[in-house]
Amino acid sequence: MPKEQALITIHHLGVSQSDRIVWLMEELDLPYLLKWYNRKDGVAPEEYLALHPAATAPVIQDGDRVIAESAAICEYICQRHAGGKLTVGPAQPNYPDYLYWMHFNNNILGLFFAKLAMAPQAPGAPEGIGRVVRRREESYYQHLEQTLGRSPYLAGSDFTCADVMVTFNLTSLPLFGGRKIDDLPNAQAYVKRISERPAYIRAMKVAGPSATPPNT
Ligand SMILES: N[C@@H](CCC(=O)N[C@@H](CS)C(=O)NCC(=O)O)C(=O)O
Repeated sequence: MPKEQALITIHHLGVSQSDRIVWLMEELDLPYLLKWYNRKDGVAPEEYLALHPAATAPVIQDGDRVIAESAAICEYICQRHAGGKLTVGPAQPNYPDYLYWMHFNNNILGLFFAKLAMAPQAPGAPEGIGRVVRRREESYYQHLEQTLGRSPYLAGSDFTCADVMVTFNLTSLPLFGGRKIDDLPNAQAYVKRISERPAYIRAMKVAGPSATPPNT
């Protein structure tokens, strides 16, 4: 993408949730500049941490505003630069579904980090918490599975930002030890449906977990 046409700079951390924002920009057909940062010893490098006080990926820059947090970024881009496309407004009947699935990512991530902290190598990992984490994780994934048995996308019949938010958890989180979806046929069919989207294919090619930084 020529720099002079770029609307937004996406600070992309390799193999991270920032691939969502690349995918969103491809879905919206908006120009962006992709700045790639490699992890050092598995974590974000100093230059990345300095971008925003939250020090998490994704981070975007739009003019003089630097914004973090995937769901906030998705809403921001769709509302400010795409006339609300791929979002669901408060007056629409599926607005509660949309909101719920937009925030689902943080539920899953919270449990994912709890699982990491309780891994056998984590000293003093409390057993009782393990049961709670497993129970909650199972409920979330069964909820996802049931929802996808009723509609092709999470907020209903149309693809929305909620799908952009949730897909990472199904495709990339298992690479780090997150729950797999092999036993969830509706979720598997959903991932297949998503992975056939031209914008998703384009985004994963440049910023997905198997992508390599440009010029390497
Ligand atoms: N809730 C945040 C989570 C962001 C997050 O945890 N990002 C990970 C990458 S997948 C990160 O910044 N990791 C780098 C590190 O911790 O050093 C969001 O959706 O933006």
